[in-house]
Amino acid sequence: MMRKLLLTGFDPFAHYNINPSWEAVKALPDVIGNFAVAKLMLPNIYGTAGRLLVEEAERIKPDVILMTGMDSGSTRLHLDAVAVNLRDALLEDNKGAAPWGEPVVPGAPAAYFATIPTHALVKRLQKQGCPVHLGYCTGGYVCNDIFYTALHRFNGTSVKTGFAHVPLLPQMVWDESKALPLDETVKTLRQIIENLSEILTEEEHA
Ligand code: PCA
Repeated sequence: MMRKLLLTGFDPFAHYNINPSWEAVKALPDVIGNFAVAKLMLPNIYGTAGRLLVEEAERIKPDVILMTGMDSGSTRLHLDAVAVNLRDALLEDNKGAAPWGEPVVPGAPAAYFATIPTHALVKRLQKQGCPVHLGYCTGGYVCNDIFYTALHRFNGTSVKTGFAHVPLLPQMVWDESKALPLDETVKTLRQIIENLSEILTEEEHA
């Protein structure tokens, strides 16, 4: 059975003129495993990005939402395990907003776990030699904002929601050992999605 995957990446922000998350999403094929992939680029803007994501998801009704964003300081991809109800900007967003200690959704739960099988995925991918780790902190910036927004909106539904942080590209950093070439990120993201497709099919037949 074909499933629908909504796959998102972000536009550039801060002093960068490229965002590897969207570059990687753009480079992926439109069918991966048994997912038909719908791609969406989101603006790095608190609130707006989450609203656009939810609107697109309500329109195309995906089985899975996998969001991606970039994260400096790692040479591996992270599958994030948790989103928190906090907006804490270390940098202004693309509209100049810099919230501090504000909720994503007032009065909503403190946190949600990802609803894709992050732990099973990471275990499988590491066995395949993939540069993937679990992430325990999605931060308080716009990535966490959309992750929390999606988990809150689709909580209790069949939509499975997850987030992958990808490393910076070699041309974005002084020290190239702190980055990952785009083709590696694309390959790893593809492997994440293929394994996710296999796990969901195995679960379906269990
Ligand atoms: N990374 C940021 C937001 C957009 C992106 O690519 C983050 O980690 O929150």
